[in-house]
Amino acid sequence: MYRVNMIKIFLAIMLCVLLRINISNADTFSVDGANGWGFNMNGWPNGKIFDVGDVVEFKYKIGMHNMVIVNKLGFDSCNATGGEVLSSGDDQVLVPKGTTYFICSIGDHCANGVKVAIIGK
Ligand SMILES: [Cu+2]
Repeated sequence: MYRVNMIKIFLAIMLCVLLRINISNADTFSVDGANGWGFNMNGWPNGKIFDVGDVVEFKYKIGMHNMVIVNKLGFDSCNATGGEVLSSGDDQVLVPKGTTYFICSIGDHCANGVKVAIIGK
């Protein structure tokens, strides 16, 4: 009897592991494809809706740009105050539910289009 219960528990754990593998098929998307984070982003992501848990990757030359996660007001006004600043040159962000706003806070880059909003569902 004890042995049967152990087998049932083992099978239940294995089932959980398999289900987790099936639901965690997150994709990685590079901002503006091969062009990376910068000017002339061609409207990226062009209306695409991401899955929560997908990864958005911001690639750029260190020092040329940075990436700041801001709120809608910061996005609309290109104001990075209070935002989370990332500057590794290869910043990877997990897509949360809702809209997330990203801007570059160097010079007038944001006003010149180095900004993007992504939607996760
Ligand atoms: Cu920039």
